[in-house]
Amino acid sequence: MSRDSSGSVRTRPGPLARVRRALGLAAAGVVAATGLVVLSEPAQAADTLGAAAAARGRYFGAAVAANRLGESQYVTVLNREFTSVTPENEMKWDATEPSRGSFSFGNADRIVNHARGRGMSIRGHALVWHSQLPGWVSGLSATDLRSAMNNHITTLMRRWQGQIHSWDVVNEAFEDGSSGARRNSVFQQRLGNGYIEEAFRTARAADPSAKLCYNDYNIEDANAAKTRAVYNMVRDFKQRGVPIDCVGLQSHFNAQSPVPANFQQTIAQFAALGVDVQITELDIEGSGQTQATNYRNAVNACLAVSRCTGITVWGIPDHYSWRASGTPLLFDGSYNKKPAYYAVLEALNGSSNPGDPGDPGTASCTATYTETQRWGDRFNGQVTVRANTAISSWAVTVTVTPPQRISTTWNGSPTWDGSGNVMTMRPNGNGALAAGQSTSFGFTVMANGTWSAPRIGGCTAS
Ligand code: 9MR
Repeated sequence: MSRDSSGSVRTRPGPLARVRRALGLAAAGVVAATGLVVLSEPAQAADTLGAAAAARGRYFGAAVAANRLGESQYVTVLNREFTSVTPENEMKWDATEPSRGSFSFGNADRIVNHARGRGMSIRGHALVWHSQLPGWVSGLSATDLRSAMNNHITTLMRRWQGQIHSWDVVNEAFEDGSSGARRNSVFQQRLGNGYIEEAFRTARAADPSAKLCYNDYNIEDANAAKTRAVYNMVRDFKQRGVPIDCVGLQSHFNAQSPVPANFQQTIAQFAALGVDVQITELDIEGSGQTQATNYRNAVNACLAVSRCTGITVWGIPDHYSWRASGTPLLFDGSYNKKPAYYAVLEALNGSSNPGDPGDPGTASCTATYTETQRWGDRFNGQVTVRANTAISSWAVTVTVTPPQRISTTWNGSPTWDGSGNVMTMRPNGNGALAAGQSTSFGFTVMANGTWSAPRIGGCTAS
């Protein structure tokens, strides 16, 4: 890929384009001497971060600030480039529960509504964290702190139940340096080691449809003591059945803390424990080609591991970054695309160009759930299936919590497991979808007193 003088991107021709050029064919569908040769038009390399990531079965997100949503350039770039958002500060404890039991959701709702209106997924950040914690929390006794923590988790998760793709349940609970110790936070002091798993168990009960993540910085180098400590905790949780679905690697990099050479290995090691990995707060101080190369390496590390399911950059233009002087983001202060932007886009477009003959990519789809209507005894759910690549069919599992029962379905062909709690939905008839195309199916859940959202298993494409 190269850039012309206007800064726009020219994409590397795919294999089909190269073949055409070699044959001297200008376009698809050409009559050759021997008969009709029908060539299908290859998919173009995507020209936004979100579309390029989607073609690789991943989201590409940004940390977003509610008070910027009135700025037109900010919103234009957000809507054009990103398929996921993380509220940068608006879901934190100080913003959502400034005094005990009194919740305020206005700014968080603003971001959630913006994202949902545009089909973006949402990362919830962060439920239990020692920082941005209002003063009243530190004054509590152990018993009160335990109930305040569980109430905080439950209230926030229920507020946006079924709407948050992944939650950072516990954030930054380990010390820096070589000790591998738990951070000496108020939670650790009063509640001991067990507070982390208690938070995850509470979170699972509050919104069973959200992926539950442990999120931290300086855990990008597999050999660092902090990384080993987090790894051991996640392994222990998986062995003992403590609910955890993903590890967030914040990935704040600079000269002192560069993208480690073993970043891909670190991601792969966490993934091998049976959790997803997400790059949750990526920013890399620097400029020009050096910064671009660092970004490219970080993105490629994620792309190399199938369970690395998405990347979020910690802001949009440099001047709104939490460390603006380090110009760590993909857009400059005038929203121009920086060399780092082009490097990320090119990495995402990568070698796999779905649609090119001989390089079909891996069939991939994404399923997202919304509750569409509720009555006194039941609710309707809708699952949207989006094809990330061209696919010929799909399957999605929907699990309800007994004594809930699915009573009706539409726009799909269901099969059931022995318990009747797990439905696998497949297309009615032809399930083929072009890359980027969506379809949806629906169902009614008889609540029988239980109102938790159904768990939507991953979308399987063929
Ligand atoms: O970017 C956030 C900044 O606006 C806040 O002032 C700061 C307060 O602690 O938090 C920043 O975001 C942090 C994130 O929530 C957790 N990981 C580190 C991020 C950068 O400090």
